[in-house]
Amino acid sequence: MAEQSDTPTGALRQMAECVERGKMDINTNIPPGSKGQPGVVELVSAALTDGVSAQTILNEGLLPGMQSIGKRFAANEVFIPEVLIAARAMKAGVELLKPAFAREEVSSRGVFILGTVRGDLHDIGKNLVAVILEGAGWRIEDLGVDCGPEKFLDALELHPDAAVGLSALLATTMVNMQETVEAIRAKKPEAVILIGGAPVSAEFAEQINASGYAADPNGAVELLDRLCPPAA
Ligand code: B1M
Repeated sequence: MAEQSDTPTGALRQMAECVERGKMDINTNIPPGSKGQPGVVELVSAALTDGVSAQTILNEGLLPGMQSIGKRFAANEVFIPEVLIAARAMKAGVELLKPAFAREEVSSRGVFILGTVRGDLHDIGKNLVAVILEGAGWRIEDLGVDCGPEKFLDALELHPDAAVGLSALLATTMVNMQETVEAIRAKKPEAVILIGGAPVSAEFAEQINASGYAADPNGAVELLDRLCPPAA
């Protein structure tokens, strides 16, 4: 792994490489022999200090690394342990971006209940949605992963005016998303329910009677602006 690059583009490329390899920080010895060299934590911190925006770091540094490991996972070139250490490095980077996204907050928009549906343990995308929505002024009730309908219903009982977000990354858990939307609609027909995640789509949202689909966190912000307009 190379010394820290001094151009923003080089640093972002290096960040992506560190995510892909699971090189979380200077003390991580992954790949072997890389201890003492900067990892995601040092590169993200340096980029923020240099004035690179959190959105650029996310889109051009962290996400490409995750996409790259995803492609290699699909091609059976790497396996779950490698994906997990990449996910850990990605999370460490996102954690550092949280304050930068939160600084842009303007006003409180209400509560957004968010969870990954039953049977699904993927949470990186969901966590990004939480960070960006928090930055847009929403208070996030993060239910975590593997959430059955009852968990969403309990949260809605505590926060009756909240909007709800469901994430799913597996084709096999889309059906659990449908089950959750049905359970929420049975109790609260008017609830605002957003869905997102790689296998789902606007058509699927319509099919299961969700209020809408967002492809990414910024799409979720825009959709919520439309469905729950800020008070004038
Ligand atoms: Co898994 N996995 N995984 N995995 N994994 C995928 C999803 C897969 C596409 C890989 C592949 O085969 N190509 C595949 C699913 C195939 C399918 O069903 N179509 C897959 C599989 C098969 C599995 C297992 C079954 C593998 C196994 O055990 N044999 C297993 C299932 C475990 C389970 O959930 N029960 C499994 C396990 C894992 C790990 C635990 C190793 C790890 C998850 C770690 C974690 O999340 N803490 C993992 C990972 C990391 C991936 C890949 C490589 C990356 C996913 C990711 O984090 N992407 C993924 C391959 C890929 O996506 N290329 C893969 C980065 C993230 C920022 O993007 O999550 O898409 P994403 O989120 C985006 C949008 O989708 C959107 O915004 C985010 C930011 O842009 N979004 C929303 C997400 N939720 C939203 C909600 C919204 C709005 C937008 O509103 C509410």
